[in-house]
Amino acid sequence: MLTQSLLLLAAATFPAMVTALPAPAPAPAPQHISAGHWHASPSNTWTAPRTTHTVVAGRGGLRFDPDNVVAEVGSVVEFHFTPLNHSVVEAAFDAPCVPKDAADSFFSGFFPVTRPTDGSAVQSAEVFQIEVRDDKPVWFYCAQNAGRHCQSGMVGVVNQRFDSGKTLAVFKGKAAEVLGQSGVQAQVQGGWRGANPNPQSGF
Ligand SMILES: [Cu+2]
Repeated sequence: MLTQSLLLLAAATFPAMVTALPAPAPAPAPQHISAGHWHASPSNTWTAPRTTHTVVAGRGGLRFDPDNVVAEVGSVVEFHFTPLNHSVVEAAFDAPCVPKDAADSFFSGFFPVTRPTDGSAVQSAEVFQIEVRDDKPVWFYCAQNAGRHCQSGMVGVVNQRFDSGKTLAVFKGKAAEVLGQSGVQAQVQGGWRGANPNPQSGF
């Protein structure tokens, strides 16, 4: 309603401007895990729709698909979760399978999903979204210890930089050398977890 009111108000005040703009992006979903990323303010009412990059956790084995994400600043990476029980956690490049030591690093929580007996593809009714805030690489892993997902290669990156030597292949190799268990943050943080707005995306 607020958006509609603003539209009407703006249409009355600046009719030419309104027709020239793209449709406003859908309002962010109401459950805000992190206060830092999803401000609903008049200043972002008029921005173009965000690009959403879908990553499916657990499709094709213990991996993220894709695990090498290229995403522009300001876009959204949206994680979808297949059976049985995956998660996504932000890590530092030098320490896979360990939560990045930062208050705003992300942790999705776990997404238990029952595997259908008929073999059909299913995913969690919820997703986890992160915003790409800058062009620095973002490293992540699945913290499921039953099956040692991170250590088995269930890791990924947003915007790796090949010229740095810090590549996904190197990160995956470091993860395979982790002897201990994977860690999690104390709570879901650093992104938004909620009802899947794109049920068909990636499937
Ligand atoms: Cu997993």
